[in-house]
Amino acid sequence: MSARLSAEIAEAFCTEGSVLSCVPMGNGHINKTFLLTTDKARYTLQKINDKVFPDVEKMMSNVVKVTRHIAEKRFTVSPVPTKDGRYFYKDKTGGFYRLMTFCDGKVCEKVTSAQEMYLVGKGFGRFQADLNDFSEELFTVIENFHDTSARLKRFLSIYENGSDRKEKVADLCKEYSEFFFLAPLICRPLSEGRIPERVTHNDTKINNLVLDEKTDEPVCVIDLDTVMKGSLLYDFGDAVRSGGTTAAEDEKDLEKIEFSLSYFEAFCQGFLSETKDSITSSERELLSLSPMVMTFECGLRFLTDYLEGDVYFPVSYPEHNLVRAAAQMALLKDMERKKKQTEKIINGFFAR
Ligand code: GN1
Ligand code: MG
Repeated sequence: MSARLSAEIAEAFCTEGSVLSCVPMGNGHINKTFLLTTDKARYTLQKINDKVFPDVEKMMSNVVKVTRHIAEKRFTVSPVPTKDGRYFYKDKTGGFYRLMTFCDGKVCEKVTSAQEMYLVGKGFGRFQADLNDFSEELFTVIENFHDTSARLKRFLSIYENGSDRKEKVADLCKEYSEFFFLAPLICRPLSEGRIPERVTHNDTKINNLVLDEKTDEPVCVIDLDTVMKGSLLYDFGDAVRSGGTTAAEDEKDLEKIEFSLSYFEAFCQGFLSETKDSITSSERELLSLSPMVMTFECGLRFLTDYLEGDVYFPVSYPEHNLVRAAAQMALLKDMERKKKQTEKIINGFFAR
């Protein structure tokens, strides 16, 4: 980011000190993230993708409410206001920015041990537990974000309406079609009130948790843009999707993609130590399937985006979204193979 723009942004927000540097940071797909350093403090600056988040004001209102609630219990990053009392800044070209306080620590792109996965579970479980008594309203920042049935409907309509990439995906689409039954498993009982609506993060990728550099203890959940009402199963399932394998989300060698039961067990131990008592029996019944639903949904989103010509997820090469969709399918198939063991692990925790 240019020195002129970072100075303009720092001037707009209630920052301390004068800007020393502003450098790119992180690996998010949607927003552009920078580390803004002044002579007095460090901040996380994000350029918001306003195609994905059309109402930045509503998004930030959710972030403010949720971080205020968490701050009453423990450390959290929080939004820095602008000098005119908002939580975002619009530059002259129409770009939206928000500034958050910085959290020191390490962010894992890959989980490298069961112990680490335990801590990831604890971090996201604690987030869920901290918000269990949250009673304010939240805006729906992205409609039907984890409505897997709506995602499937959209995929089918794009597939049926034709795409010049359709031939390349025929085999993979066939594999996906075998898992279409997963689509309504969470969203239907949620809409029918059979599982509770809670405050959820909705993007519990392992790189959205900061761990203490020395002790590895979870310090803070970050990237709160998609915080809204949803199912705990989204957060549980998506964290297992992203951390339950040592393979990258865009691993090309499908042989390397394996669902790790020891990571799964460790994650459950951490997550359930924080949430077990508040989980309802209807949620519990779906816990072991939720990683499959979320892996299916994420893979289907990559596949849809490939068919649409890469309009949502940024790509580094033309087949990138196809590679991601194939990688999620490989993970999903291994989860399916290990379904019985997964169920047994969950049952074991609830029998204790
Ligand atoms: C996106 O921006 P990032 O990388 O945290 C996406 C998630 C996907 C994830 C897959 C708003 O998250 O839903 O699970 O990519 N976020 C949005 O890597 O679409
Ligand atoms: Mg995100």
